[in-house]
Amino acid sequence: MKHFLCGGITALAIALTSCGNANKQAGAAEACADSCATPARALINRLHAVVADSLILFGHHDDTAYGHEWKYEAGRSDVLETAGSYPALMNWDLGLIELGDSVQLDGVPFDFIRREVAAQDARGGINSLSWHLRNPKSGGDAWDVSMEPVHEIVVPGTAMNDTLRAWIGRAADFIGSLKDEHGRRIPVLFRPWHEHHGNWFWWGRKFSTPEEHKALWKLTRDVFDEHDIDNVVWVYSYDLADDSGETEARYPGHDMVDVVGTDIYHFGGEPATDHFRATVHRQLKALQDLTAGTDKIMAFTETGLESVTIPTWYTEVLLPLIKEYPVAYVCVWRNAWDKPEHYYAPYKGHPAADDFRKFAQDPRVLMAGELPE
Ligand code: BMA
Repeated sequence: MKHFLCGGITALAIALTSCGNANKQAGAAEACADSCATPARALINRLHAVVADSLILFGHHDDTAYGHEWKYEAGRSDVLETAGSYPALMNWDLGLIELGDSVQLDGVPFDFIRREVAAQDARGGINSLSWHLRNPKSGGDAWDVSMEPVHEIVVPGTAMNDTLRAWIGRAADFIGSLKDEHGRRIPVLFRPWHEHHGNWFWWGRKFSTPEEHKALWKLTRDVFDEHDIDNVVWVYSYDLADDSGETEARYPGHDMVDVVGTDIYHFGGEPATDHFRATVHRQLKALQDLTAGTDKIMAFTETGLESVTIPTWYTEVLLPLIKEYPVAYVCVWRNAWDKPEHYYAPYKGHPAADDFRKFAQDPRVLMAGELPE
């Protein structure tokens, strides 16, 4: 038990006697009565409370679906088996929802995701969604950059625009169907059009102008509104901060997003550690500039060192970096069951497992069950 007694509104009585910031918590509870009008707003408030207390949620992609060399074993999680708790945040990917498929691009059934989102919500955790959607023009996957659909997508009346509207509508309906045991919609973070400064997805920067990129966001928001979706907290994430001006030029605008984040992986192992550190500093500083004076929440939306080849990576590389910035959460990518080297959280018995447990026990890192309500 670390912080949640101080941060949780339900634990307010205890907080009043034990926390220096009790008045702030009482204020937050009153404010919530006015502003928790939608599920999304309630989640935004929770994230603000996390940042205000200088805490950071730990997240993992596909956490309970599968892990290193196992899949679909009820309740199982590599993070639970190493850190002792489920991650505070679980990310799920909607790739293939656009085609109406029942199973997403890495083989996870959407019904399973729906159940796991509810289970994570019930244990006090948070869910986020990414979307590796297919290329509507070529028919290929998200990485197929052989054709450039965005130019047409943003023009109303084109076949591409119609297709994308239908695809976004399917994503919206799925998100709207995420409900708790009382039938209430569960708020989720949704992060479409991620890593758009790179050129590996068909929505990357080579394949659209900044204006077209912003129009893609507007289209997405419009379709969600048309479907009456009120449980989405909108997350913008990019993967490059340089002097090109692209970050500002492609930013969809403060009215379009609630959270701004960045994706940065530690490629190249130990020799590349300084490079990783420098990149994280550069991009998180750029995020701070972008959000200065606004109510936007910052996040480290994707990161990781594949196979965690540095046994102290979590406490000596990642933790000192994220402690320097007001990020609400940090999320590492998946532990694939069928690719032995493709994992980002240590599994039981892994050389980095003890260090990962220390990371999870750090007073500033939150796991499921430790979050402010
Ligand atoms: C990538 C890899 C792929 C996966 C894709 C979408 O980073 O993990 O194996 O298919 O994400 O989840």
